[in-house]
Amino acid sequence: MTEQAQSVLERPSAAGDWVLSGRLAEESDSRSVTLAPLPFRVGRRSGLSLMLPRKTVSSLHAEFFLQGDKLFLRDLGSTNGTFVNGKPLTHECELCDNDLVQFADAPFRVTRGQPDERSHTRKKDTCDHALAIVQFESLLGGKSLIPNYQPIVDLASGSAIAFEVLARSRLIGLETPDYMFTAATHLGAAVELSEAVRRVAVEDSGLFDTLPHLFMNTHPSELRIDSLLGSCGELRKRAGQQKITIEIHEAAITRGSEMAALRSGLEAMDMTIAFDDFGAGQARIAELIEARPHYLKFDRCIIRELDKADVSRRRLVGGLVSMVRDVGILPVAEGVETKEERDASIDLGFVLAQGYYFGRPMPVAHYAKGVPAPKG
Ligand code: G
Ligand code: MN
Repeated sequence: MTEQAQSVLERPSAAGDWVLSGRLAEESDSRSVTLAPLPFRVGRRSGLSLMLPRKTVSSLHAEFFLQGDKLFLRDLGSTNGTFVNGKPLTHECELCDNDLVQFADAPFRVTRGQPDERSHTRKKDTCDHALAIVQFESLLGGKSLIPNYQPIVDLASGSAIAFEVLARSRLIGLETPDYMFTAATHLGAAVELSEAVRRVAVEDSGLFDTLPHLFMNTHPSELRIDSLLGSCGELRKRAGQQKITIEIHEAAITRGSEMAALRSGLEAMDMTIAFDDFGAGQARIAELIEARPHYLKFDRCIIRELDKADVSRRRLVGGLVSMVRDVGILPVAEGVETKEERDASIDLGFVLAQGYYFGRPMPVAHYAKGVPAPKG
């Protein structure tokens, strides 16, 4: 921690002082800072009342100030914005006790100091929940989630037979699934987030020209079969007749009998199952065949530069593909980026493929009636 931040933190606060609580740096513990003296400026550079060493925070980001006895906050032209209770600040804004304030993706809570109530535990909980309340309510409610759809094509005809749903969000710092699920896991909300993605994806897909077959991911923490089947049952109620395939990470395949139970449970609600990322982990072909998914998605690490692969690698991949097809599992080549990789995938017996060569993940507007497809 910087000397500057330290000196602010150590300033004793009195009843009636305003206090800002949160994590100064991403990795640090939650701390409390008395907003004194005012005006109190926040940014990435040193010499301010509070320095936040985070990439997303601007060098001079925002300022707290008093008007009469009221506390106000204004953004100072930051790149990623200042938010109060999840809303971006366009003008100065009066703050109330317990308001949630974000500088870019860094969440804090503002409280009116009552020294006896501000125990360390309360501050920590408050701040851990700040992200949950501001960001995740909006994510879980679906308002900030933007499902993207990437085509899965039939290699013989070149046409899209289905779309994989990939989550994106509008929230700064939570744009990609990796960021979203890291934060969600930290907050114990990964399952809820994963369910919200599937729910919003089904809703949005109603705007496609024709209702698409959707491949939807599950999070590793969702693999308790009864609850996953419960969640898929809810989805089926919303999705009526829609074709749905649930993707399970290959790491789950080692639990062969459970996977068979999951498969039959999904079949009972007219859904199919795909194993994702085959080849990236430890799954063995024997276990995989026992679990018998409908689709097996070969990870990009197997497909990359397949056209340049030596004979033994091609033989190995070709052998796996034919073994899988022999038992009625449809092999999908993932991450096909070039025409050469597509041709090699066809040569080696793949039936379906997905990858930038065929199409990038795009929001529903790209596929919706009457909306011209974005170029490039
Ligand atoms: O684990 P899963 O297969 O669900 O992950 C799919 C991820 O791969 C997504 O983040 C998607 O954007 C990315 N992806 C999709 N097609 C390609 C591709 O052709 N090349 C690369 N490198 N990544 C891809
Ligand atoms: Mn997937």
